[in-house]
Amino acid sequence: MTKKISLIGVPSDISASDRGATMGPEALRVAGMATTLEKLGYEVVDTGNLYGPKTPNHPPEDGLRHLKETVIWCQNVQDAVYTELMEGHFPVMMGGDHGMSIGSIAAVSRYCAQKNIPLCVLWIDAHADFNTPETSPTGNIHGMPVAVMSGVGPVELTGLSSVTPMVNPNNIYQVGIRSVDRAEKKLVTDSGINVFDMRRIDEIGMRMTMHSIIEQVRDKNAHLHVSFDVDSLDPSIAPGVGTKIQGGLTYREAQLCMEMVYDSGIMGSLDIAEINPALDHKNITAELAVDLAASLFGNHILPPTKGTR
Ligand code: 6HN
Ligand code: MN
Ligand code: MN
Ligand code: MN
Repeated sequence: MTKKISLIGVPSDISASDRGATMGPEALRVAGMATTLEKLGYEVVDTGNLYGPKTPNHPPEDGLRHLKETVIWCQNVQDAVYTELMEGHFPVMMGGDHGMSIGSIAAVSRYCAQKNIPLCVLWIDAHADFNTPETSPTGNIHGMPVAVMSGVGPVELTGLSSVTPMVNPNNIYQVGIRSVDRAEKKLVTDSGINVFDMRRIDEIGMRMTMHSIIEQVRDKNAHLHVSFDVDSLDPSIAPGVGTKIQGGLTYREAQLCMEMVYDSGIMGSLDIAEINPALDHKNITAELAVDLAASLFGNHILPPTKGTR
């Protein structure tokens, strides 16, 4: 992993129901994102915030809210992320609602095509985010990025990258899932994405879950893009999110997940999405996200002991 990290603020709530994720990047800064990573030995540059249209709060049109504005945001994200990747920097997108990942994954898909390496995505989320305008109960585009990157959805979004689909659905791994809308279920099952939902994690544990995912990504010699939706965490420890679903990842499950990703050495880019300070208490959700980001970047309790892991 490169030692140069570029923080990119994406202050947008354009594709969510609740207003407030616009404040997510600043909450992560206040929680010490840059200094935490610097202490782990990285060279960190905070590139500041991207700009995009204000949230108009319109109702959905043809099953989509704020499509035009979301496209502009995602284009801006794509440009910024692609530039950082091509400079050899590790981009960390500080969201912002999860719609921004359409832009970041568009960029990573182009980068991987350019370097001729496969792309895998680890999607850590309470939600499958596989809705389409036809299946979505809300029209909110943050419920659609996994469908979009798999090539399913409005062409304004699926066509944002020159690579289509942006990711082969077989290369998408979901962890933490416990809320899938009725009509979304069939799409998820038919798509071929790999879903480790909460029941499966209960049954086999986080260790086996991550072991299985990491082995597969390693076999594919892929770039791993990690998209961390903070609502994957249990709302009792991460209340600052718009779409809270009970039964989420515990602190220790999430931390082990992050530690194993770091040990694998395969992560190449990261989104931290859905922090909504308007719904948080004393910034604890952003502080938790920074703590888990530290684990993702190597903040071990002790270095792994040879032969025991
Ligand atoms: N997120 N499945 C719901 C919808 O409106 O499509 C919730 C989506 C939440 C999206 O948290 O990134
Ligand atoms: Mn440089
Ligand atoms: Mn999400
Ligand atoms: Mn979610």
